[in-house]
Amino acid sequence: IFLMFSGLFATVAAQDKIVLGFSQVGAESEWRTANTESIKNAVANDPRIELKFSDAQQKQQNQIKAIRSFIAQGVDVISFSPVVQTGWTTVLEEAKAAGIPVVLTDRKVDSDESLYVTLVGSDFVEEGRKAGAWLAQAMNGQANIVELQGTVGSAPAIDRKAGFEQIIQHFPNLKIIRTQSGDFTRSKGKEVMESFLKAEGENIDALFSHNDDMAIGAIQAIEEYGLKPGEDIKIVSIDGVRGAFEAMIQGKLNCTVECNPLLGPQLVEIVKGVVDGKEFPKYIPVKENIYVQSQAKEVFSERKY
Ligand code: GZL
Repeated sequence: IFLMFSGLFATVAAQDKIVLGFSQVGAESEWRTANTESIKNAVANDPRIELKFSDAQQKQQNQIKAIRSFIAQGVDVISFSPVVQTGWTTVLEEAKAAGIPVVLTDRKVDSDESLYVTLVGSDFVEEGRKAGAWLAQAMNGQANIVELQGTVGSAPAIDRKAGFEQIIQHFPNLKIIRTQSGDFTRSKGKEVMESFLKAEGENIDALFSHNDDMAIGAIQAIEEYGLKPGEDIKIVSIDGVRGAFEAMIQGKLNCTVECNPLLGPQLVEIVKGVVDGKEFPKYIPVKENIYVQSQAKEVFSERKY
């Protein structure tokens, strides 16, 4: 009887196993590495799910290759954070034709929503609005602003810019005088900020950075130029990573809008739900806050990423 039941259990367990193929953007920022860690930890803590993980090094063709490989391997569910918004319809149609459900995390795609089950991620327009509102009040509606944009064509870069401009358009004396992509990395953020300083120097009153990593790079550039980041140039950025809290505690960053990377547990529940035939809304938002310098010390110890 024991052998019979153990065989039965093994069969059920085998049927129950879920193979998840995940294609990650890359490892370009503290946010991204925290996001990867959250997903890997959540899967490791769930006996039902086996993870096949791929890092695309911020190249769309690598993500498409990984998704095609997951289809060829016949995984049960495919999930990915799309590095840019466009160019996914063909490969998503291939996944649909193969009968493999797709769950988007973090960033949206332009493809028809019938090609994926749901997107779990942040509202980037709202993040941009929060950054714009904070800067408008911090600068009393008057500032020459330089902007470090995220990866060209990515949902966070497009939407954070849109949200920020929705707010500052109401303040005629809040002007974006320079804007360029720093591709979400510290090194590129520093390089672009150096070019802004060369062109505009003391004419710059504030920096809006689409993520903390580029802001941290810009802080280095501002100091090397001989100005005080957080004082001579006020800085608002997005993510809420450890480096941002350290910079706020040092008085070099003024505000960070939280963008929660800890999507792993939600993703695991969605993946199991999809396999078990549950219905999902097309968009599942994650909850997030905004933090300023005065809160940095007290909040820092509670931060999870
Ligand atoms: C936002 C995420 C962005 C982060 C960056 O959800 O897509 O990508 O803001 C990361 O730090 O590189």
